[in-house]
Amino acid sequence: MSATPKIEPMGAKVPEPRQNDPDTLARQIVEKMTYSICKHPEQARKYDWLRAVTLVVRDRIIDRWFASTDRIRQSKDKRVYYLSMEFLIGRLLRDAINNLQLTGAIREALKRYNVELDMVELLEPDAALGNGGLGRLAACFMESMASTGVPGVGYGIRYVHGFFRQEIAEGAQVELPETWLVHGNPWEFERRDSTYEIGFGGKVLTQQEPGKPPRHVWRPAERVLAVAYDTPIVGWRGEQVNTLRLWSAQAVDPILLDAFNSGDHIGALVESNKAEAITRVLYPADSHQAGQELRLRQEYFFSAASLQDIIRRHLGENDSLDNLADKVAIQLNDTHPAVSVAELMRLLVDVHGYEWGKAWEITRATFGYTNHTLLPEALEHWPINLFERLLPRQMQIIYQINADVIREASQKGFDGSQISAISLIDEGHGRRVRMGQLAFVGSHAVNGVSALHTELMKETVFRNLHDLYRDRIQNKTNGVTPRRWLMESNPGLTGLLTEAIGPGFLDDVEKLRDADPLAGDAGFRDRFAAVKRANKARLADVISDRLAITLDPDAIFDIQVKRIHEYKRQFLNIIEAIALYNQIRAHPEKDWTPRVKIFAGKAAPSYVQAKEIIHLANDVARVINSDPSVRDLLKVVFIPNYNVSLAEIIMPAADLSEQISTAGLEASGTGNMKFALNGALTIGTLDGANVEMLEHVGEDNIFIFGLKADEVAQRRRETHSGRSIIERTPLLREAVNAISTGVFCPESPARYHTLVSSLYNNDWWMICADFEAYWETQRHLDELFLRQDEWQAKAIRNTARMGWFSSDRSIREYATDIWHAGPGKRA
Ligand code: 73E
Repeated sequence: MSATPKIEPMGAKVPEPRQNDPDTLARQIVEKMTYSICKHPEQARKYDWLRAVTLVVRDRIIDRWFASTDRIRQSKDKRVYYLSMEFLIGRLLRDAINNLQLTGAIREALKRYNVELDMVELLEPDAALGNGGLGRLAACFMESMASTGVPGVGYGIRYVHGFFRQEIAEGAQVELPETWLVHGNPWEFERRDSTYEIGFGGKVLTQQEPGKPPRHVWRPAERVLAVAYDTPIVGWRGEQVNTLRLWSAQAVDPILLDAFNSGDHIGALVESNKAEAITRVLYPADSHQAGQELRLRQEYFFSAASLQDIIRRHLGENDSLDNLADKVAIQLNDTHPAVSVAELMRLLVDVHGYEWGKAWEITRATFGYTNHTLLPEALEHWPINLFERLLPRQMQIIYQINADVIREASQKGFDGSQISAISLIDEGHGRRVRMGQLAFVGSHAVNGVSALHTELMKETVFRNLHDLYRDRIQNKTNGVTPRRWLMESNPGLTGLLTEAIGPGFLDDVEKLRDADPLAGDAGFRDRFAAVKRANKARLADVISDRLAITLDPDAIFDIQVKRIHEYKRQFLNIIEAIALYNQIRAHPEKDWTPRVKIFAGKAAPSYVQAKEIIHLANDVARVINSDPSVRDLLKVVFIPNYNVSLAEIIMPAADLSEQISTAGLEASGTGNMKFALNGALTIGTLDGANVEMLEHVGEDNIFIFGLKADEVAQRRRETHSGRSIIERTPLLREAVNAISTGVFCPESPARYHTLVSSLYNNDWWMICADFEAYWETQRHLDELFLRQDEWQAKAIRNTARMGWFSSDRSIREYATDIWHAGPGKRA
């Protein structure tokens, strides 16, 4: 046999520049329509155009993808692996076209066939493989790693059904399945050659030879295959293309033929159904632990597959795993992949024969852990019985890690209560494995996502571990990608800024600072305001189409969009709307500033109070919008099915951004950053990244109210109740009374009794405590809005000063301080 000839892949070296002129693009689009889609262009439907354009863009990406992969392999640079249960990606076509700078040329090419690029882009389904902020952060980080030249790979789960679709029926949330893959997904490539076996259950065999440490062999009872699907992530200007690798579960035996042949047709498929169930659906609970076995299976499944893949790649390029931590950084996005710590130890000790201490050194040097919440109900802890049954060897390893940590703490003089706080095993609640503690001790760096949150980590949940490992906790404030959240979603503002300060901010968004002095330029203020008005009109059109509600684009657009949660306090916002409604009716002669209150967001299906808040928002909207006595002075809108694509329309259209969580509870927030970058003023508490936004935009340009984190903690200790506040605050009392007497739901007047009694009885979320301060701040904003020059100047300063909140900055900080990787850190 002759030797295999060496074949150069087409784009492996410097990509041969493809022609990017409209003529070439137009020709290639028709070529794809004909030969890949098999449609005559004259018969093409709109989805065919989407597919043809995607394929033309994809070819250009593949060239660059090969080149990037090749360059990274040859450089032998340290790689970064971002492990996340969630990647809330949204649509990819616009991102790709923007980052390859093909927007104008493709628009022009499509015009020749009478097709609008914007229409085509809107047909793409959202990839909703995440719940909210944590998942969207992972998506922004993927884009920023590609844009800043960090050789990063994202690992996650290819859910068949992403985050549910929300409909509102008679005011209440209804959840419907989401089916993003039904028409196929042109962005993903199945990689059958990257398939791994993942085990569950079974037993551990221990071999003891005299004078040697015992050897453990895990014999799983069940095996499932993890199959890789790769999606390219295009960085800014297409200079680097990284990979998002998502795992799909498949049965080892697709059908049990013996069972089938003996007539048990259902039983023959039981195994494959059970295997495929692992990656069938995303858990829709944000900031709440889903305690089911399937969730633990999901966590282990994608962690184990990712580690096997990382180790295989490493051993393909290195002689051993000795230098793993020099060549590999693995970031754990919250505790969802924390079982990786035990799994890597198992692979090193049981499979690759490392001595325990050496394995632990490698493991700790490899992992970093990001914490995203301190809410007790969100901290993951698994019943020992379940853990032991599903992952018996990993459970043994966790016990051994725990013994080592406890020994270290005792040697340093920690007392019993400190040690039980540090322990990886919670003995108090029916014995559970604490995943936060496991992630913490198994990582060399642990980070919070805003300055305040990081300080609270040190003082609360991780207080004792912080005492034991003083240098481990650090802060990495979140950021958002300016490509999606400014350039793509707000082309009007991007164009205006480019004209005014030049295109430098496109490469370095902190250069937006150059626009700061323009706050004093009346002509610029007018143009800035005109862009905002056009964006508001666009949102008003969407609302009119979907909900048949007409809005005045000259009213204040006051917007709160995010997951519905008690701590985020949509309830406070609704109560304020009711109080305002009452005041407008009581004083029609006053000079009220017209206001539109817009809400959107999903509630976890099992979160009763959050669903009641959605119901209330819709009930209140119905009553206020149909009351002629408030005319156009107040409207309330709840937009169903909030998702990334809707956010892209909403963020540029806000005058006022509501960031009003109970202080100390929102770890960071990222919607707050998207709004302010697009020139909204923020009304908010001193919580999460709002604190740093205040420092950057300056106290004259942000509207802070309410209790601070330490004051909230203090009041909670004092078991403060809302009753006395309600009784002495007429505005609040009337609003709460209106809710509890059924003004907004005459058909079922008791509907909100539980919600209201929670205000009277404990006011846990400080809604009553913060009401007056919130009301006063809102009225101050009403007045300010009438002085448009002042308002627009503040809005401009927000845009100009928000550059620091780019996820490029976050990623550079992770690369320098935690991963020791990326440009400037060539290994
Ligand atoms: O404050 C946000 C933060 O901006 C935080 O609530 C959110 O993460 C964002 C990004 O850092 C978050 N999500 C979750 N925990 N924190 C979570 C928990 C369990 C399941 C899914 C998501």
